[in-house]
Amino acid sequence: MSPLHRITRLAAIAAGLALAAGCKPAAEPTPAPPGAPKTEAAAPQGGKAAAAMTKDGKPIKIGFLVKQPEEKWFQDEHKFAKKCAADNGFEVLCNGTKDSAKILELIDNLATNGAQGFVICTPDTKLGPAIVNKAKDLNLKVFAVDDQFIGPDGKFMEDVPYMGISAGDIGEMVGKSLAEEFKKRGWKAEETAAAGITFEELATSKARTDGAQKALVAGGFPKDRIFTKNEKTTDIPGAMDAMQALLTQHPEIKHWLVFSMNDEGVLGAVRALEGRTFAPETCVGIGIGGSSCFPELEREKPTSFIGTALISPKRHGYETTEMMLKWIRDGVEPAKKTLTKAIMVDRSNFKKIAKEEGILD
Ligand code: FCA
Repeated sequence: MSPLHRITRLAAIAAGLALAAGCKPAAEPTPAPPGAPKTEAAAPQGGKAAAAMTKDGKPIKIGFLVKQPEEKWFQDEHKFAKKCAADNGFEVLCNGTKDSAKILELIDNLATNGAQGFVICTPDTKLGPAIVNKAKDLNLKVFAVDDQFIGPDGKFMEDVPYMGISAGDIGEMVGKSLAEEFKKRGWKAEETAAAGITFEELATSKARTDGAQKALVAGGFPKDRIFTKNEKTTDIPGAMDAMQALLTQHPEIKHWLVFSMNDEGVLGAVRALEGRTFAPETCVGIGIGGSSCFPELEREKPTSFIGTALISPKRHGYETTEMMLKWIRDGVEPAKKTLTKAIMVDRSNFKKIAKEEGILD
């Protein structure tokens, strides 16, 4: 491919993906087709703060790349990164892709567009070494969010600053709540099973679903009645398929308790259960997230999805970007590891708590 052709292709990819994510494109914006979502200007254009500059007088620009720009959690991370940019007078370049090759191209684009660093939730944690090498080559600082990089030795790359959730503990909160629901409902153990929609190849996911199983057993639920199924994609269709498979394998089960790595995992499973006539009286699921399940918890008629372990896209979007700003502007290195907590919420209190946490306006 000729260099010119390659540049044009990359710019097209960048602009398209940025529009999909509802963010300011990293490259020169192409004219939006009629009906396309409006792109939001980031600071310094959008904010009141004075422009933040590097020591050598360049305007600060920070990338924020995510693996699933269509997922609400990541859209909220972008929203809070933009808030941080507006408050502090720098520009944030939001983008994302599931594709491992494209994520590396997006990093190139950040450098071309004058960024000094980026926050990233990588589509594949094993890309960690490639991302770090690329960042070094391009003289960009890198901060991992949500999914921690894995090195060639299979171990976490602890040298790269990281903010993630306390995955094991949060999984345990979900398992404990499900064990309580099981007792409260008086379901017979021999007619009940727990469905774990897992994604074992991602460490933060495995820790969450392992934690849920541990707490279910500690809460008195029989270990041999926990069935897990790995989802192929971490979204609602992926979870629906996994739950369908469990339902086919276990047609005898009358009551289900559902857990997964995130809200999408539980929502997909609940939709599959509803398809087989299960209802709030016969199954119950609790998610992890918050961002994606608010519409579900707002429904007039309650569903089997009864609550979530609310985590903070504000902390993961705003604070990571702020730490990157301080690193670039002031030379203050971020903490190597920040683990955030969750709060259990249900239909009755999710709005109030999300507001208190600054997640909802
Ligand atoms: C992972 C998941 C997201 C979210 C985040 C904190 O990246 O894929 O859904 O739970 O961790």
